Amino acid sequence: MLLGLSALSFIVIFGIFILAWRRDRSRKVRLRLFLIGGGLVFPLVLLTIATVYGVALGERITGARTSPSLTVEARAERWHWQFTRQTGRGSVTRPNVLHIPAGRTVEVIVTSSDVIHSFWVPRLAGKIDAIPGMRNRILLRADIPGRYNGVCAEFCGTGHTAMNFSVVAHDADGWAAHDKDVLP
Ligand SMILES: [Cu+2]
Repeated sequence: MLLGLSALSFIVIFGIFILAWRRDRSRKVRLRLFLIGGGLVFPLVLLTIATVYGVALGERITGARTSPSLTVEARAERWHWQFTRQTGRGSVTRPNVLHIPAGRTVEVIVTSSDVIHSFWVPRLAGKIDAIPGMRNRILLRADIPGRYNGVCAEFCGTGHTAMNFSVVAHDADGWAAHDKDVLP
C-alpha cells in the first residue's frame, strides 16, 4: 500500500514537473491551485488513506478485536520466565515452558518482576516488551502441534543469553492429557 501511494505521488509530482518544463510560458500559473491542491489536499488524501489502512492493519495484526480461547500470564524475572494459567479450579504456574492448545488463539499477558525483558517466539508472533508494572498483550497461535523456541529479546543482564523458554503446542488429545496432568 505504501509503495502504491508513493508511486502515485511520484507520478503526479513528476507529471507536474514535466508539464511545468514544457508549458506554454505565456499562460499564467494558478498559484492557489498548486498551493492548496498540491500542498494540502493531495498529501492529506494520501496520508489519510495510509493512516486508515495502517490502523486497520494494526488492529488485525495485534488481534485487538479477536477474543482468545485461553489467557496465560508470562512473567519475566532475571533470568527465567514464569507462565501462569488461571482456571476455574485455581492457578498453575510453571517455569520456562508454556503449554498451549494448537490451532487456537492464545492471549499472553506479558509482564516483568524486575527489569525490562522482551517476550519473543519468532515462529508464532512478534516481540512484546515485558515491563515491570505493566501488562502487555500478545496473541499466539500455533497451527501445527510441536515445540517452538522462545527467547528474551531485550538485554536484561548477565543471564540474558540463557533466558530461553519453549512453547509446546498440543493437539486436542495432548491438550486434554496436559490439562488432567497440571490442573488441581
Ligand atoms: Cu530478559
